[in-house]
Amino acid sequence: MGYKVAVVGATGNVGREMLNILDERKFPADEVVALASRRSVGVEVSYGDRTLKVKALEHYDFSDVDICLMSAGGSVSKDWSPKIGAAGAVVIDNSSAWRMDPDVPLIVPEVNADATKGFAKKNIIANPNCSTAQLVVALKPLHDKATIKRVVVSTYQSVSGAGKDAMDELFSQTKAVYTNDELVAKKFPKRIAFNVIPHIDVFMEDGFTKEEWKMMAETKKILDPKIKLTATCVRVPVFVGHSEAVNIEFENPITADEAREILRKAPGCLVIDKQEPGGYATPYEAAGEDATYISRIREDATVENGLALWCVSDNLRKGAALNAIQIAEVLINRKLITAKKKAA
Ligand code: 11C
Repeated sequence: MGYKVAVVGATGNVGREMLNILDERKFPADEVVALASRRSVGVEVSYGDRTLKVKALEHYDFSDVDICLMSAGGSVSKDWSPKIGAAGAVVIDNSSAWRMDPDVPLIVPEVNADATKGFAKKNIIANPNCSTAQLVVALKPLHDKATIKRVVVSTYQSVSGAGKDAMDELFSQTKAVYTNDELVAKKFPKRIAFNVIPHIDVFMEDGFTKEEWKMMAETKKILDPKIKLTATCVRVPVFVGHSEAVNIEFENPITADEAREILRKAPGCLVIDKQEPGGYATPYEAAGEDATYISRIREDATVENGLALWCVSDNLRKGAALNAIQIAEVLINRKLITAKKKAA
């Protein structure tokens, strides 16, 4: 018997990707339901070669749902995830609402799949921020080898991280530049077309942005609380795929060749590092793919035991939808859940 899966936020960038990936990976679902807020009721979304009509979250009975993949934003999740969890479905939530809750595991399966078993306290599991997910996939095997002390990361984040309206804004502003029309900026505080914006999410008291704080706090929770991390998060005019320039300081020596070999064998990582023009990954190649691509691995002689690298991944897939579905697969493969008996 297969599982009943609900996708909440099914009309958004990540919700649609969740439906694609459930189909691509032949997820063992007997039934998949697409849910969203009332204004999206009746909208059609694709699930493989099937079309699902979106139903209202507000009126849905979750009592026979096994897994709820939630990508409807923090406030919807704060309100709904506890109710859905109490109804007996395991919620895998893509928002930041539950990530720092000590009773909610924050999971990247390649890194801390064992922590998934703590989900039962609230029946909620959190998916990390997209820029954290790809970073910890790359850091984990290196941490195992040489123990990371400190990370300095600068991100180059695509507009799809900010949702569909943000993608439309990049498209319309780019067009407006060529047609000499007025540039309208609603989603971003400055123009994003042919520009970069050093600001993602809200500003915090210490001058860092919430996105930068999330990278620090989530890396500690997922990988190791002893790791120090500082980030500068930047939005770039790319539709899909987040990139990161990463400098890492280790406790113990590690060479670039050793790091390359370790990362070649590491789950979820794909090393493209030819050290010649074009011999590295860019968001264009990563979009639509599952891997975290790692390039430009080199020793950083400005610190003791230092390495620098470049890392790119599809933020809607490994950064969101794929990671959520991999968590659901961990629940099933480790027999942490069983399919409920459905009413005939
Ligand atoms: C962005 N990383 O690129 C953000 C999107 O906490 O899940 C995801 C925000 C989050 O804008």
